[in-house]
Amino acid sequence: MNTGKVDVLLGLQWGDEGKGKVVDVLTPHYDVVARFQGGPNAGHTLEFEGQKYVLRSIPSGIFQGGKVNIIGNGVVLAPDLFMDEARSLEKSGHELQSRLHISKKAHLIMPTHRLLDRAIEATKGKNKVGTTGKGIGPTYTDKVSRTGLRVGDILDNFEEKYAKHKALHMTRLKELGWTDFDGLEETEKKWMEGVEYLRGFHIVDSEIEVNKLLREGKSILCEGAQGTMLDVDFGSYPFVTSSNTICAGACTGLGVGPGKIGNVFGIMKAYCTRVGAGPFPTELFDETGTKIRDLGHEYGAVTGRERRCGWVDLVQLKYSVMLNGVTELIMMKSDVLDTFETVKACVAYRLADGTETSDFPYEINDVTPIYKEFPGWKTDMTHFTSEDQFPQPFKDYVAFLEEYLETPIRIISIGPDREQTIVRK
Ligand code: 2SA
Ligand code: MG
Repeated sequence: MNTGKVDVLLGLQWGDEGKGKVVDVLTPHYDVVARFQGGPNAGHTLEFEGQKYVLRSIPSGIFQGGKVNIIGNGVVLAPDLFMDEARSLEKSGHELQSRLHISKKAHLIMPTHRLLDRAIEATKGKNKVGTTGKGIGPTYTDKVSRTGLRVGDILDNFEEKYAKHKALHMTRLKELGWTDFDGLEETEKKWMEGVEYLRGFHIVDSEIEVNKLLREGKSILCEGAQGTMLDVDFGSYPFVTSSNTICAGACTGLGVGPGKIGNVFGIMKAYCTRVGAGPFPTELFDETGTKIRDLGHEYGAVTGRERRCGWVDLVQLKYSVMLNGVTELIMMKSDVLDTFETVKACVAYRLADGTETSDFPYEINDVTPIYKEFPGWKTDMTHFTSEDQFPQPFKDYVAFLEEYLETPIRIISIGPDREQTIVRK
């Protein structure tokens, strides 16, 4: 934990690494938790005291006492979905309005952005990205095209601005041949209720607030969404999301200078998953993949989609560690592999021309993973309380990953509950 700096926590794979749980474990050490990119495409699952919560747009620090949580300018926000999420938290006793600050510069996801998301996917045929359908791409497109609507816009003359933006979207939808407008009016009605609800929150210049807090010596944890391989610049383009999910996204998505970045926590699973389309070199199509999916409950938190499962890919992880400047690794879901006879890790790719590389290539469509095999530890680790209890084969697996990635693994998760977390010495 750093004071006067922001620590960043982010996913190193294709999302769903278990960031929600880690933020929840780390938050007691921080004064503030902030989101810097993405939107309701995220699904951060947290479990404690037998309750399961899925957060989409609200930072995971919301469960910790009186802490301030910030939704930064880099986030895209859907008022109707936000209202549903916030109200369900309020119902379970978590007061939000005084503790959740929202950037005026965050962009709004309109109902027509969601239609555009579906319409654009429909034109792509077999090249579909497999988006979450939450309107993420079209909203960021509007932002970059300088035609977006921002949270700050709801404070003044909003109906008029909305109508103008909607008209632009309707023209575009017609160009795309979209004809399904069922339920749009109802959605818009609820969306406007969401806008009204949003007005009850602190709508702030979050970049100024964040930097003031840093000057006061406060500690801030930035919570990434999705994962590094879904980054719009460095991920498996075009099968990516539309934001910068890497550490640099915390600078642009919150307005902090690069010198203010402290620790970078890289979250990885002991294996690898992906939802949606796109290349995935270590994907398993056999019963081992199915076993990982079943034991790891690998289904999308937002859409319920089956996640594709495979072995951990160290070529890919090494690239992610480099892009983010990861200072500490956090390994999740190691318990899922507890019963396996052998465990594999991809240590190099064989390219189409027969050469081998451990540098992440431009295209990963045609690479063949080269694996190192490890004996399984075949031990139920879910009740362990200290790393001293880890069986030797597991210790060897962890040591190999640390050496390959040249980064220490500081925390190992052995189950979904807060308690099932081993912090290493
Ligand atoms: P989008 O909707 O435009 O961001 O989709 C673009 C690609 O990004 C992927 N993506 C995700 N991958 C994993 N998890 C995500 N969040 C949810 C979760 C997903 C769910 O936490 O489980 O519930 O299905 C997420 N969000 C976006 C997406 O699959 C596309 O490949
Ligand atoms: Mg998720």
